[in-house]
Amino acid sequence: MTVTIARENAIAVVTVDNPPVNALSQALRQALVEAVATLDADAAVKAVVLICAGRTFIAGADVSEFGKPPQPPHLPDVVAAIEGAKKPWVAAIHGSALGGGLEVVLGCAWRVAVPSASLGLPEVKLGIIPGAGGTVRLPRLIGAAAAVDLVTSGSPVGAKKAEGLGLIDAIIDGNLRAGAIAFANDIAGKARPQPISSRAVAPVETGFWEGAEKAVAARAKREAAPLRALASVRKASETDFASAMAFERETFLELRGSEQAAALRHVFFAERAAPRPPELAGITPRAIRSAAVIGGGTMGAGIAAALRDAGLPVVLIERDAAAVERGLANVRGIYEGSVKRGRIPQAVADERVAGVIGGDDYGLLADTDLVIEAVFEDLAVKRAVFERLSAVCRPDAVLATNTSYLDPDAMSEGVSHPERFLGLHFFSPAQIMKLLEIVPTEATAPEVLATGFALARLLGKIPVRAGICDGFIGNRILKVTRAQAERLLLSGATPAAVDAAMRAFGLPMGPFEAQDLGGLDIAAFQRKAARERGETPFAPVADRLCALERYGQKTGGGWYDYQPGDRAPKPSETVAAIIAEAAEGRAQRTWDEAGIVDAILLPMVNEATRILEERVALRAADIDLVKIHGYGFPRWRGGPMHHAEARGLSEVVAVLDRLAGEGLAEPPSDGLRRAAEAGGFSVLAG
Ligand code: 3H9
Repeated sequence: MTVTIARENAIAVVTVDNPPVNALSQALRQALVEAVATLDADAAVKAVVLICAGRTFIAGADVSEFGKPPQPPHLPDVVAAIEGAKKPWVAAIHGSALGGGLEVVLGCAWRVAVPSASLGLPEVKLGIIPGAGGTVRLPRLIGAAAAVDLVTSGSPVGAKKAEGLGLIDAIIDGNLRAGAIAFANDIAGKARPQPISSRAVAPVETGFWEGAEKAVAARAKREAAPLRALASVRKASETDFASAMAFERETFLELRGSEQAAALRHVFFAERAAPRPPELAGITPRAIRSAAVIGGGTMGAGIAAALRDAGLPVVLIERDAAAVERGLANVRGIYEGSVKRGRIPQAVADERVAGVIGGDDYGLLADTDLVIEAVFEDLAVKRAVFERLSAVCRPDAVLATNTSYLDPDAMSEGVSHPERFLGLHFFSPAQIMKLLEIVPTEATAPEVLATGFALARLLGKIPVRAGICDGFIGNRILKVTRAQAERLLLSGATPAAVDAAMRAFGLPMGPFEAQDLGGLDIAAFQRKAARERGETPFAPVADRLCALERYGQKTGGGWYDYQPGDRAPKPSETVAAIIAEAAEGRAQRTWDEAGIVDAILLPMVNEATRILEERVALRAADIDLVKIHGYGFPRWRGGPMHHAEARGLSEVVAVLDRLAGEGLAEPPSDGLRRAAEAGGFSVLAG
């Protein structure tokens, strides 16, 4: 039963119960239409309260139905039925009223909510626009400007703001059901407000639409939905209700079938699957009420800030008083930046900084629940840290390393109770980047792994379980990307052309600009370590640049030249000469944008497939999340694995075979060939 009807004297209470989030499945839509008919026919009912069971109001259309043909009754008809009901309906909102859920609310004659409720139209985040009157009724209720903000950003507003906007009529403190019934009894005797559909949109200032279009286009970059949502609100403001509804529905259906919507839906479900690896079902994590970070450099300070932002008290350990002071200064610097950018008020920053206790005495950690090590990337240094931690921490304290490429198994050897040890790999800046690679060792206990995932949830991060290998998931793929980028240079492309092509594809930066920003020295250090292990990393140009101490922006030159105080990259003659020298004897060819993107991206997919085959990643979608949340891969492309599947894996194999034939990439792995034959990566996972 998705909908039940109860009577409270003259008030009918319609309760929606469709776990987990009361999404508007076909069955629920049908039940709502039937509820309208039943209550219309009941002379004893004066008003209707629409309320939801569970943790939220209706959170939207059922996204899992989007790949299939729409089934009647369609949501616009459900909303029209509620709006046209003989009895006034009162929406009683708790949790989130999102998307189709808010559209149902807009069909109601009155709207009330608890103070913690949030309301929004997040459709653009799924690559679509509202499809049941959201863009048409909202400007008729709260005005075009506020409607444009809500619809094009997709961000929800809280109850208080919603009340200020006129989106809800009252806030109910205390019991929502009782409060909404009292409200319904009150309005039952009053004149019913004009249905939103028959109201006019208040006129906007001259130039409003042009200004909005510019602002939305700048924000949306290559995402289609926000501008289409704006066009729909504009249409709704300039034309009659029926024409606007037809325009909105047509746009909704078109976008629903688009590649961007499919990619964004894929990410939506990937983000909900990643935090729950099947092996952890039913495992209770350890409680984390306090945390410590060892090392106060950029990474350590960022992790400390991430922990503070989640409300945990933090101890920051460094090796001596001067280093402690530098570490605390790094933390302060992060919060000063947040205040300057208007992200948080000064008082909040002060409180967060005050919650970090600095010290060089490991004794401070005697009762800490979680310690994250973020010291220099050297196995001996890290082992020494864990030996000291083993001596002072409670045996049940979780100990974690933030290493990005050392072997956590090797590191855990000196740890007492090694079952409480794991890798928690943050991405820089750690207080901002959403990705957390969670790396269990052979000894990590299930509840400790579960604690890593619980921590990610607390920190608002996207956790991805990663197995042990050089670079885990993200940096292992990055190594291939960089080597590929150099192969392109040696065969006729320039750094500027490669960077421009990858930006045009949707990345925030190309591979060379990104290295100049982050510094070439870290990768050089890793290559040195790899060579000492007998490996042969491919970086002929980067090696020469590092020999000249061209480490990037910080040294005034890397892959590009930089003028003092100017971050704009200028093509470098020195680099061009180095490339020419390194390329001697190699065949040269011309590269167009699509060719560059293929030659960077598809080898990345090839390596990612090996990662999947080796079970370093659990699912192809997890790899997509790593690239999106750790490396700025455009979300609307769905990640490299989704992109490859959408393109067709057989074609990916064919392009890689061609590149390999020219010596420009590794040939496709056996796994990739198998996935191509099966038509998807799922054959390799699970
Ligand atoms: C729309 O409405 C279009 C209309 O305009 C047009 C109609 C014509 N559908 O996030 P959680 C599942 S577009 C199906 O972990 P939380 C989710 O997969 C839609 N399933 O919970 C997960 O399943 P499982 C606009 C959905 O408490 C479970 O619910 N609406 C949907 O952290 C729990 O999810 C949105 O975009 C859905 N719509 O957060 C709202 N939503 O347990 C999207 C969730 O099997 N949803 N699931 O893995 C949210 O933002 C959050 O789920 C919410 C709760 C804030 C509601």
